[in-house]
Amino acid sequence: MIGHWPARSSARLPRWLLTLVLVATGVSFTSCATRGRPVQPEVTPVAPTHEVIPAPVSAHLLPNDRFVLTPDTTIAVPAGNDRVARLGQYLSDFIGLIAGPAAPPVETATNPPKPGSISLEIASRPSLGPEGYELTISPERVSIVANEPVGLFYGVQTFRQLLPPAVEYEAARVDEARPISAPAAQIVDQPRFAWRGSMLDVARHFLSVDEVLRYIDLMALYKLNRLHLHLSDDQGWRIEITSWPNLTVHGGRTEVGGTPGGFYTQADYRRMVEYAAERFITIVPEIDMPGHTNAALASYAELNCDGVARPLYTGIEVGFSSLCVGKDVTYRFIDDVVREIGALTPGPYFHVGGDEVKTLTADDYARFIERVQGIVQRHGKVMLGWDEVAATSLSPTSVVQVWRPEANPADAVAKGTKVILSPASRVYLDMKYDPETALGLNWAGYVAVRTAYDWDPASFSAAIRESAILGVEAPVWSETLANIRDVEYMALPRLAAVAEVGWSPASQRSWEEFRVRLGRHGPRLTALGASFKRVAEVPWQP
Ligand code: NGO
Repeated sequence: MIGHWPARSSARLPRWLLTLVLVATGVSFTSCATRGRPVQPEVTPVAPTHEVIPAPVSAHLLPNDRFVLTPDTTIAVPAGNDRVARLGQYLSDFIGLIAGPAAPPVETATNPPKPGSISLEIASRPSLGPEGYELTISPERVSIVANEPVGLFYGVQTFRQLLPPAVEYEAARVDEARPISAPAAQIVDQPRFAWRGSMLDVARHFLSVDEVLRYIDLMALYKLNRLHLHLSDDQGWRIEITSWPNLTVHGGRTEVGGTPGGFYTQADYRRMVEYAAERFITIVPEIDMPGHTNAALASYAELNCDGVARPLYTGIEVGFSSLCVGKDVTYRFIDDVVREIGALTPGPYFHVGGDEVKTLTADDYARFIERVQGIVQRHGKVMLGWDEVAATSLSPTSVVQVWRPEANPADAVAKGTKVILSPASRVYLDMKYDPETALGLNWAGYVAVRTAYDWDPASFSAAIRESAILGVEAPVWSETLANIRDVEYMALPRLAAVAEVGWSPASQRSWEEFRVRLGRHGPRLTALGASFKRVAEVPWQP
């Protein structure tokens, strides 16, 4: 039975599995073969034999024993579980890319399991937690077991990364002469942090729905589970609000540099939410306020203290705009916006920005944030804000997103507020990699791949203990990034590095090992057609 294999007698184990057990327990083969003498088992370090990113908690592989995809491969799912059936179909579609017309059929699981099957099984494994999984690959079959469908999804992503990179490329085909296979393996895995996110700034430069969907697929590859969308800023308002239509009709027209902007209809937004949810990614909408609001101030004169609409803005200065915090209409406006976006968003979060307000007193700012927190909570959502909000009276349920070097949310943390770490000097993916990078900014310094990888959230700040950290998030601000190609070039490979910071236990992480693994992962990014920077720090495989 799956999951019980270590308890079996070794006399009945097939050779590939026996070898796995020996590798897993660190016992070398010579010591086992020795008879009649006192045996000192040698402990052999397990070399990095795979290129899975983020690194699993434990992974033991036997590259010489392989599960081969054939036209007879099937996918087995439990009866009566629609969510897992859809996941089975996702895997079938994925393998179908390479198997041509013969995508593996999704069938109800049998007992005993069918040889040649890839089974997705829900079973109680308390030690795996809500997102963990066990993946067992033998030459006969593949089994993924988890407590929840999300764990199965992560097991599928790991299985995917154990198949050759060519599987990512539509034109590749199963070919009897060069069969597609995965190494025999026993992997047990679960994430370190619950929040593993990235943020797209679709306000400075608009990204089409298809561009966002492509980014969602990249996030899924790395088991990221939160996509924060920065939906409004001085340069553009990107989401249709039916009660305030001019926000998009007028405020959505522009973007940085004066090129045409754009916006998502509510149907577009729903589509992104659904696409993300199929990949177990929660969308976190952000409407930045009270600053970064020029697009709204240009669209509705009454939101300005002087009642005069501002001109549209296409530069990249920050800090000059603010909603009029003393007017009631401002809060009616915010209530409508939170209500409409909240209703479109099944996830529990609403991000109110709150960053870089330079035109208000500290008191006015605090009163504003506290009042908005009440609005967000009345609409049933958890408020998130950039770390400036930590200086106000936050509920313990609200969440602070740390980005500035000088951020000190110690008081809020002491009262129970949780933190997401997005330190600009580590994980702002809009920072240049090095002085030669043409795209990006450098106000927080250069962020090499090693810089993004080689830090530990738990020791990031003495004021923030690990239990207060929800997780990490890598923002991609888009002042200099005009489209998804630019975004990919800045995100890849650093997004992979941040994903591992969020997922893998500190004990499994080492820069020297990661850079080799990342180098081997490069061909997968190439097969995906991704635009990525071949940084010199990484030994890229051709
Ligand atoms: C800051 C600023 C953004 C910029 C970004 C550029 C935050 C939270 N506010 O981060 O408006 O786009 O830097 O790196």
